[in-house]
Amino acid sequence: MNPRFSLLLILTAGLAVAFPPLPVPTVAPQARTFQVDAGQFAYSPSKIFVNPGDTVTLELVSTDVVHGIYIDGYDISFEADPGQTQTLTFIADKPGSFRFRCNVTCGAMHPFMIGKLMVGTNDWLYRSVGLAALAVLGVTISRKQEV
Ligand SMILES: [Cu+2]
Repeated sequence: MNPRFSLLLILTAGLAVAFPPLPVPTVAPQARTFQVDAGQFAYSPSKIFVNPGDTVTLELVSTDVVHGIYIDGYDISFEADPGQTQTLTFIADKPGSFRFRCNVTCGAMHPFMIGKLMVGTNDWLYRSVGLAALAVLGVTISRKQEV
């Protein structure tokens, strides 16, 4: 194959990966429950993935002192006393990535007690993986031309 042509092909493929809207899989909203353990000074899990429209229930369990969760963007918060599970249910109607953090001053590292709520399909991940694969392919082809 003409090397110029193959590079052009890769470039076109790159644009095709990066720009058009992906066929959004129609995921029916679900009810999801996550148990989030909070201890000084981290959440477990610290990343929560849901789909837009899901009804999300968080069960906050404090393993040492009083901790809470405040979710940026959703503007909701709740707290749990040690040993007492608190639940909060909300509908993940805003897509995007939102930080949640402890809303109770729980100690020295309290400001670093953060987690992430991801609402939506993670299509940027797939796009960047696709672009990286094409970049490797492009480099491989141009190296071959030099030989
Ligand atoms: Cu805390």
